[in-house]
Amino acid sequence: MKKRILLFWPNTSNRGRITLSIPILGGIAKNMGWETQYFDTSFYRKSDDSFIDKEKTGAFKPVKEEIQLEVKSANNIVLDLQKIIDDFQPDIIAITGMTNDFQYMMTFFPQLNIPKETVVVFGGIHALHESDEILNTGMIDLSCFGQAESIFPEILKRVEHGRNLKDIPGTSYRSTLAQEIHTTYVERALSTEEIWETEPDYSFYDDKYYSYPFDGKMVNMFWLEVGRGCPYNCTYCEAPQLRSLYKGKGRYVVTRPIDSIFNTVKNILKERTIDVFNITHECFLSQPNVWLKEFCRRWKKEVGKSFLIQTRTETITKEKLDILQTSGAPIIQVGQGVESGSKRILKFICNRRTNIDAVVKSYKILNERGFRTNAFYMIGFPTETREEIFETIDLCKRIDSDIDSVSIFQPYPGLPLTKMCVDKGWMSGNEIIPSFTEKSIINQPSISPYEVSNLRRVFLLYAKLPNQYYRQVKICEDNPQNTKLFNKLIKHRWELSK
Ligand code: B12
Ligand code: SF4
Repeated sequence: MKKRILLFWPNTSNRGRITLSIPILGGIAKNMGWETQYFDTSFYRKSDDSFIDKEKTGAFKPVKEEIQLEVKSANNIVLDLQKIIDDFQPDIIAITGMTNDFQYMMTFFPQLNIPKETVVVFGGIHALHESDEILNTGMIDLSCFGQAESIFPEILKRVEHGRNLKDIPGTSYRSTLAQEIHTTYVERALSTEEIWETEPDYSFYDDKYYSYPFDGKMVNMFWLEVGRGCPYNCTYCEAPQLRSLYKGKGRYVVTRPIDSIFNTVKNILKERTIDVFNITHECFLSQPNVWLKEFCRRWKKEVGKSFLIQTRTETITKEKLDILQTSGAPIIQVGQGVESGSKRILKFICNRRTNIDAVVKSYKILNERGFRTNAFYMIGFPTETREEIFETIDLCKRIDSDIDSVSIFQPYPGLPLTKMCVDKGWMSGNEIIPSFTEKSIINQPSISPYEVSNLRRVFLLYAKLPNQYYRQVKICEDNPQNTKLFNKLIKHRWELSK
């Protein structure tokens, strides 16, 4: 009889999304002859909804004809998941998650009745630093911090043959008898061919998972993985932590083979209409020009749709932009993590040697050449002051990007900035990490969490409205309950936008 696996993602948002690891896990399981089912918490009501928040705070243009997706009560999660477990009787429950996902999952997972013989495994970025926390819940047998492409086939083989799960490289295992945790470190980084050998399986997803707001409309969006890893060392990001896991064990920063990329694109376009591809690569334009030329040549010939990329200022050159424009894509959106307008914050807190004038110039060039632009900012960094946040607001004014995303810095496990906050006594390290739209949990002398939340809410009003609105925006900043004036100013922000 076929073995059965239930894949599970405790999504913290009210909107469906294809998290990249699930199709990877599904593809591997399917290839190995396992019967698969998938469950996620996307369409169950949660208080946090970053999309609604982004519309409210003027980051996303309001979508007029947004389809209201049916969202069930959160009370149904346990009932629905328990029913799947009872009916499907999985041999394995495989969960993927970031820190927020894991913390959210623990609000309902303990209420489930999972048969003793079902193996429960958790993998993803949260496992990188918090395997002990994961295993100490007593509900999870294996915490996977390495790459699924090497770990997952081994887990499936062992469960199939009734062998124990100890000693799989890239995992921590809790022995049921001794209650001890054994960690086995990764042995080597996989080659690009090994990573993308198995075609991801997207069959779990219906239309709801593709529908996204984009430029005031709902479009069908597909997240396309094109590379993994980043060579930089920003102190608020997990990318350097992931890279250091593989130090001396091979290349972790890799680009997906072009044939594999276009194979996935071809398969998805056979199945459904996609309007916009969201390319997942931490720094897309860092690819050599030869690679970019070939990518754009094939994009024009085989796809021709709009796409979004993320890149760093240093990589934005005239030559690379010329190449991008050979792709035939109607809209190319270029996003950059600008983060802060303060030289001190960038250099001494974020470990970024950014030249702010070069960032401004890069947006000017992108805007002049007809690229759609996106800028990511963060506030509430450790030691940051109100004046420094205003330097970021001023930078946002100068940059004049088409879309801007403003996040509150969150101290995720294992980051150098989190260690700094714990060492200074500004947090304990055991807090529940809120969403990046919600609030700061750093109790630091330079700025209060309350002021950070208020500044985030009105950040784009300060940045996008002319200076004569300063007093009205300040009223909104100081009075979160004054939604009438706030909504009026947000509306006006869009009336004035390009
Ligand atoms: C692309 C991306 C996004 C995209 C996601 C696109 C998509 N369709 O999934 C978007 C922009 C939507 C996004 C949103 C957010 N993101 Co993000 N994102 C990333 C990024 C750059 C890459 C993630 C990725 O997909 N990698 C490729 C996949 C395949 O890798 P993976 O998920 O890690 O899975 C691999 C392994 O972990 C393992 N694995 C994973 N699960 C499992 C399960 C099992 C059983 C096994 C065996 C193995 C396994 O195998 C996989 C393949 O090798 C990372 C940075 C990074 N380098 O990881 C940040 C990152 C994951 N994001 C982060 C955060 C915080 C967020 C947000 C919460 C808020 C934000 N923007 O700051 C929101 C979440 C919103 C929500 N509720 O969903 C943090 C997470 C930190 C943490 N400790 O939790 C990261 C690490 C960036 C950072 N700040 O350092 N993100
Ligand atoms: S450049 Fe981006 S992905 Fe790379 S370390 Fe910095 S924030 Fe992370």
